[in-house]
Amino acid sequence: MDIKNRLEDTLGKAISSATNEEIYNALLKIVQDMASKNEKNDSKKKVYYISAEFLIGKLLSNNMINLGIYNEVKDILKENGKDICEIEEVEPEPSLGNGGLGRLAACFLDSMATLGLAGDGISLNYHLGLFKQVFENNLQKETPNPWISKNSWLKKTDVTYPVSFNGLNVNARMYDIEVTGYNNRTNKLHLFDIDSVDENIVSNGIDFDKDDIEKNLTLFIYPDDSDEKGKLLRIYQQYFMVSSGAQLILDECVAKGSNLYDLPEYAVIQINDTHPTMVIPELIRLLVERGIEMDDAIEIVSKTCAYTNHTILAEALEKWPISYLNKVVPHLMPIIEVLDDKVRRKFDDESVAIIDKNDVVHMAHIDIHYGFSVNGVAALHTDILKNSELNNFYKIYPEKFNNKTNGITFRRWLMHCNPLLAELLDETIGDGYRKDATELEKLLAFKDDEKVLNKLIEIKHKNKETLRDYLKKTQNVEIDADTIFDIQIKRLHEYKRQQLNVLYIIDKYLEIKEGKIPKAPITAIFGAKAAPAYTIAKDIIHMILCMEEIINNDPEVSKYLKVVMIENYNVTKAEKLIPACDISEQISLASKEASGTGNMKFMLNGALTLGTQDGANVEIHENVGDDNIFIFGATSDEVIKHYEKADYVSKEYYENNPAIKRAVDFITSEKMLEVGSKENLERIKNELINKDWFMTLLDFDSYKAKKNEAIEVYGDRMKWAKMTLVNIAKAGFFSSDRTIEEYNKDIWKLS
Ligand code: 26Q
Repeated sequence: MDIKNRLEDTLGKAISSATNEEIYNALLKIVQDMASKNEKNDSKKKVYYISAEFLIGKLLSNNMINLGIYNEVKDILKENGKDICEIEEVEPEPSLGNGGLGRLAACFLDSMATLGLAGDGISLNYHLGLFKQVFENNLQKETPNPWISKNSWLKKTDVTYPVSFNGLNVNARMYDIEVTGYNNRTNKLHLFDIDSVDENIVSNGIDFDKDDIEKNLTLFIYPDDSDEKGKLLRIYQQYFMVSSGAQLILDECVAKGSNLYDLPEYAVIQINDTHPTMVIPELIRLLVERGIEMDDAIEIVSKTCAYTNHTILAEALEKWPISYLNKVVPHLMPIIEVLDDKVRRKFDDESVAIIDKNDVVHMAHIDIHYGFSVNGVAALHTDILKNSELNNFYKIYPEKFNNKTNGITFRRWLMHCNPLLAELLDETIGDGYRKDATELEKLLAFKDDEKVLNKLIEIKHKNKETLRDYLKKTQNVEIDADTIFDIQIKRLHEYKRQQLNVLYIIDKYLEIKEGKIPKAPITAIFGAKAAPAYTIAKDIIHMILCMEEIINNDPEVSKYLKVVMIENYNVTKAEKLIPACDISEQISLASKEASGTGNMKFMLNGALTLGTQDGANVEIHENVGDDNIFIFGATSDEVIKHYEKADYVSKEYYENNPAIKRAVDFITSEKMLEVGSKENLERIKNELINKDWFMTLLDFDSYKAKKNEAIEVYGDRMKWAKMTLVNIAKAGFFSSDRTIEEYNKDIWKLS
């Protein structure tokens, strides 16, 4: 039956007389049906990608693209007076993640299925996801973010596993979401949950009883862990995820014929950062329970698990006090002690121990000793791991360390979010790039083709108009598509330095007030959520919102400069923002951003990077060359030296640089205090003057100069268009298909 008949059949009425909800539900059913037909159980070995986050975004359009029915459905809907974009709006976005790490996991699932690899995801079914962000009085407030509805992509299964905590036994139930590949197989994302979870215990924003594990276990991702109860809940969640996951893995392998001694021939477990690290002692425990000697079990597991590191920030490397683990998972402690004991017998080096002198368990150390691969997520990041952060481990296990530069799926981040550009590419270089991203380089032949360059300018302008209309509709802000769209969208963190961007905006505002008009009008757009307990991050949001209020209400300034903070930034909003961007802000303190993946999405969509030599910016720079990127700031070597010598004193920059002083002082000026809160603004100002751990003031001058240069170049429309063309052409390397091919060749080795 063709799609049109199927749709009418499922609807039970004419398409033209159905509501958007009805059409969405019908398409969901049809897509699920088609997707499940591509499920395969054909390969001996499978990758299990286990991750606390899977930021999958909306799935309808993505799945329709992958199944090859998107255009047909779009046309059928149009013929019947329906708009596919409105149908898309019906779908809630699952918020099963926070940022880059979770979105990467989602891109990887897409690429594994697209490359025909057997690779499933394992995570939790968080009912309320990450919080939903709302702005009130220029402050971030958190509310629950429910996404599970009667008609959703989640399929409840009959598969259950018992999970035992200290004195509490629960039954994990598996839910599945199908993961379609582009013209290829369907894999699965397994999300574990317990039936007793109760959303009604949440009140007053996102507060809930942290003791009631049976009701709260899978309510939120990253529940506030600023107190002990919060930390214990995180351990409950992590253990629940890995215990159910480990039982599933063993079951599937045994069903395929494994005798468990040969487990590594059937399964490879990719541990996404340290959140799932307890899968190692848990698997050992389960193997011992099934009659395998402890030493053998340790060896089997060590050949099955591989670890990906996503950060070098010390505070993000997870460590759990033994006393906490004993409260939740006492049965794992004897195993962790054996693992520590073995390490201590072999290596006389306290820094590589698993349990330190203060009785704290270092999760990453378990992964490195008892996994067979350790990878960083960009070349610079892996170098820093090898040469400094994890140098003591690198010296022991040089063969385990490898780099896998991150990537993004071009299905979502080009074909779906920027159909106009995809169409131009089809017309110009053919559609081979859709399967082989390196074919984008063919575009270089059109570098001097004015017709193509003008088309690029036209497409960008259309995308900016679309974003303008969307922001008018959703946030009631008015922006002008004939300004430069300068965008910084990512988690709010001091190392990412949204505050540097704000200082530039303050400086520009004050310059305009003095009559110094920028070379081109600018719209500065931010999107970011701050962790609820991260005070300074919330202060930075406050500062952005205050600037937005001041500038946008000042007719003298808003002709030249506007500020927009996107409320509740998420994948869906990223899909609208990225194609409309001119300047991509990637301004982390060099050495701190492991990779970044937003930087790649912007590049692919023809934005130019304004960035530090950090993370994958370094590789973007290498690919496009000096002339097609705006690089500024201290290098990672310089930054690392500053930390070693402890010789960076922000106050000196504040006192000796008048532009910096003027901008920083403005934070607590009368104007700001008219719209903002004294406590928040004083705290952030103080932080910048007296601490500034991420060296914002150090890079202020070079940032300002480089950004002004970018704004000047923008005036030469042909030059700018040429630069964007080179960026698009060189983006092929950053396809997650390339990344996954490398994971498979070097680590997973699936046939
Ligand atoms: C740790 C301890 C306690 C509570 C929470 C956490 C925690 C939670 C989330 C630590 C880290 C994360 C998330 C990290 C993350 O998103 N990292 C990003 O990963 C991307 C994919 O590799 C990179 O591109 C980014 O550079 C990196 O910041």
